[in-house]
Amino acid sequence: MVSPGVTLQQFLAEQQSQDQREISEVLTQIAAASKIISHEITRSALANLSGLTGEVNVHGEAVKKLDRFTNSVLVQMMEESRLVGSIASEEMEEVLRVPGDSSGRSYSVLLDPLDGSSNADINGIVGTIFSIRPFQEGGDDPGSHQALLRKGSEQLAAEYIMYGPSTVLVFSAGEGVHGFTLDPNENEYIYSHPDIRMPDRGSTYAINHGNRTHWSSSTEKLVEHFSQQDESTHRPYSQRWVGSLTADFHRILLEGGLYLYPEDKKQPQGKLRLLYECAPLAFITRQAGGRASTGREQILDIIPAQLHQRVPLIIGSRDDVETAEGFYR
Ligand code: FBP
Repeated sequence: MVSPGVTLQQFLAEQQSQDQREISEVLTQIAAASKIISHEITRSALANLSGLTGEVNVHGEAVKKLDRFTNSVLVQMMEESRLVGSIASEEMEEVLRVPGDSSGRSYSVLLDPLDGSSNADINGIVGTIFSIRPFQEGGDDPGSHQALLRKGSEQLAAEYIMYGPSTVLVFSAGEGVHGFTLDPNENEYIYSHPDIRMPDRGSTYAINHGNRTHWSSSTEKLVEHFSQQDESTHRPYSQRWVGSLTADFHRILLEGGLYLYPEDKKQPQGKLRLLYECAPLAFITRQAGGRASTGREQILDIIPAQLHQRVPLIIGSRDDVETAEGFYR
């Protein structure tokens, strides 16, 4: 058991088992990229990193300068890793096959470089989400993503970085969930949140009430349930919405509760992307004792049909998510 206060490097050297040593190298590269991003985010208003690029991404969304910057830093760092064979990103239509000899390349990474980008220009919290999977050659087509269309339960590790008042890095490589806080004086991640367990029940729910007019009757009833007075189940719950999945998720990981982005009449598939938003957070959630589903199906059991597939997401405390699922059956 590693004690709080050690650096990420020391933690990875001591904690990770032999067969996780290579994943540790990838986690270290991600951490290095996130330090650059964290530094630039704090001065983005001064560094010409605010506002839009004028481009539109694969999802039809306007690309922010920070979207492009974070993607390019992370992709470059992953390309430089001798272990990563392919990279998929919310900001790239196709999978990027890392050029060169693929021998020794054990991993594919899938990422959302700037989660919560509507917060980017208002000094709000944003994040980066990573999924690490086994690398498999995708056939002759260099952009082929067939090899990545696999269940979330096949992930090897998942990680997110939250750029908030502190920059926090949380990961799981299948042996618990571990949190680190960036010490800006030393520019080192320090082990601050050992072996995180998500409470079985919380007292907050997170949903965008602005979508109410589009909600299904199941979602209406669910939100009504959590808003009702009932002392025996500690209701009503308080409502929270940061508008950044990473930030809302981080609160729930530490304090319990649930986050919902359900399907609705405007977005029948939901809004969030399965492979690089929902699946990695579901992996961390399961490791922490929580639960993640679409309402009908566990997120980690879904076999993706497309690289940028969207799914409804209900994620958080085990008992709260089970209660929510009851409204969709
Ligand atoms: P992006 O990856 O484009 O930022 O979208 C994801 C997200 O920002 C989540 O982080 C957040 O919870 C949600 O969308 C906010 O949605 P809304 O715009 O409905 O508040």
